[in-house]
Amino acid sequence: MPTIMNPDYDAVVIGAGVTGIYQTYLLDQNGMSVLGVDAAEDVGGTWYWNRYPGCRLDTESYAYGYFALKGIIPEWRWSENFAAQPEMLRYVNAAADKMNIRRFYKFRTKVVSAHYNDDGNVWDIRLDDGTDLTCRYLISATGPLSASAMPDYKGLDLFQGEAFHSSRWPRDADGKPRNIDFSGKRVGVIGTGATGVQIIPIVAETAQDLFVFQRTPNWCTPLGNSALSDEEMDLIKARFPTVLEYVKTTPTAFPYHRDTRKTSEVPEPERTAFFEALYDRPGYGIWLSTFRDLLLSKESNKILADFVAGKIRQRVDDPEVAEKLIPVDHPFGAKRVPMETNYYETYNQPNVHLVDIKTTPIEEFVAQGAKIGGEIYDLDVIIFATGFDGITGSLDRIDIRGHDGVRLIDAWVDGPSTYLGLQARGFPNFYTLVGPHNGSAFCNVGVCGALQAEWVTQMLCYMKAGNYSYAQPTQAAEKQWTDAVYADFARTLMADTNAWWVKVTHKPDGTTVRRTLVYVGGGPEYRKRCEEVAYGGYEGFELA
Ligand code: N01
Repeated sequence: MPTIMNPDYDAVVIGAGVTGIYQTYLLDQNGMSVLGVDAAEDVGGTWYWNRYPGCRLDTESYAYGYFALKGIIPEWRWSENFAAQPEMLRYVNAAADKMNIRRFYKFRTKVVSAHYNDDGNVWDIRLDDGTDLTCRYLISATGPLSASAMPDYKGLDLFQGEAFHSSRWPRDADGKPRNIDFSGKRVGVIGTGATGVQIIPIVAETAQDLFVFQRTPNWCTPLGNSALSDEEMDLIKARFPTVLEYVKTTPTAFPYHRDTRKTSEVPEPERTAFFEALYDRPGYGIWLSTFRDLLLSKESNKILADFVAGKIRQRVDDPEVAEKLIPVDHPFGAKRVPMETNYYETYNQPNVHLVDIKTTPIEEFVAQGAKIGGEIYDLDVIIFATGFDGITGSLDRIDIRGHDGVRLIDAWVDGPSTYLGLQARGFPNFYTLVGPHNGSAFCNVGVCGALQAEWVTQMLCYMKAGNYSYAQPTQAAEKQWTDAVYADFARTLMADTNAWWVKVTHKPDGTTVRRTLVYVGGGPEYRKRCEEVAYGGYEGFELA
């Protein structure tokens, strides 16, 4: 057992998104000293950074809003079924005000390094403003999608227009996101994931020309957003506690359970009628309420994929364009299904041009635009909707070292190894909220991140009561958890698809390692396991 040093703080929480601010609040409520750190100017996390036009929730607002459901801001009212980013940021701010959370945070600050100090059983933290401090518990709430992935294209620095990543939308001098007037402009969007699919229809409304540079199409389905009337909101508020209890029963904490039947058990035309109803229903239903074998059987998956492909063909006038928009490389739902509003109809506009950069990749950027197949596409603005270095990306950008100076990035070179997705052996007292292999990352983060913060708080209170100050997983517990996470994932159709939750590493010996970053066992099973561990006196952890 190491010598105990008195740290500056009981805990440092990295991140002021929905999970981080709640964790900070809970620690303070339980008598622990805590410092929060965030690179942004204020709270909000993903809702602070992502300010592109069209950015909105594609989870039902009321089901995402844990602070409202939990009674922290019971007065909160949503204006739309799927709230837009400005409303989401107001929601996080309202919760932050209620919890009086900003007093614990250092904003505009990054954690540069976090080294476990073997002698003192503390974490030595260095911030980018030069501050050094110590804490007992290091808690990352960095979000699964916060490390922007900006491709390193040749010549991009020569481009004379504006080019930026979707999560770093240009700001005016007052810090507000710039309302870019696209009229008369030639705009390029690179990336057709959930972000690109939200941006493209909005930019297409005013741009002179919009070039969508598509590498891989996604399976997209209608969001079906609508305003919430006062009467509807009153009814939702009346059942806030029920909503929270209900979403906790579903695999992903979205308000959807899978249909209990297998696809083959349902004859035509009942099957198609079911798909039609799901397609027309707002939200994720077609992905999350469809037959239970969607992600387990290729044959079953193809039946739904063919149905959705048929919808794309109906909605896009030009058959050649429609075919380019239909995925051929991955099963339906094996990647996150982007929820769209008029996405496919956008390609019927004369000012919108779909450019296939899979067959003819972007060669380079030049002063006027992008060079593809020897042709220059003149552009004024390029929006990189190229996604994120998922889940571990934000941790990789911090120099995190555990026992004996071992770097986390090296310990996880072949993929994460954790217990409950919350701790890694060799990195004592370091908790990764919504981190790799935990049940909150492949989940409605608004709810699952909060439930996890509550669990971690309980563990830290247990340690305090028992005079423990050191926790790390046993080797056996970590191995069992990690093996199970990998085996569960391998059984699904997601295993061969490169979504943001799969880490692909090309090794120097020419081999490629593909590892899931998420636990796919479902929220209820995950939380049951966590409760069993807690009930068993935090079995699987070495406490000292
Ligand atoms: O990122 P993505 P995203 N050259 O990784 C392409 C959440 N989210 O920001 O598939 C050209 O899905 C890449 O192509 P490919 C949600 O969980 C939520 O869109 O790699 N293209 C792909 O098309 C979502 O899943 C909301 O071939 C390049 C795209 O960029 C997650 O965020 C809204 C490229 C990236 O798609 C990520 O979504 C938005 C390159 N060098 C997002 N590199 C809500 O509604 C990448 N691409 C709450």
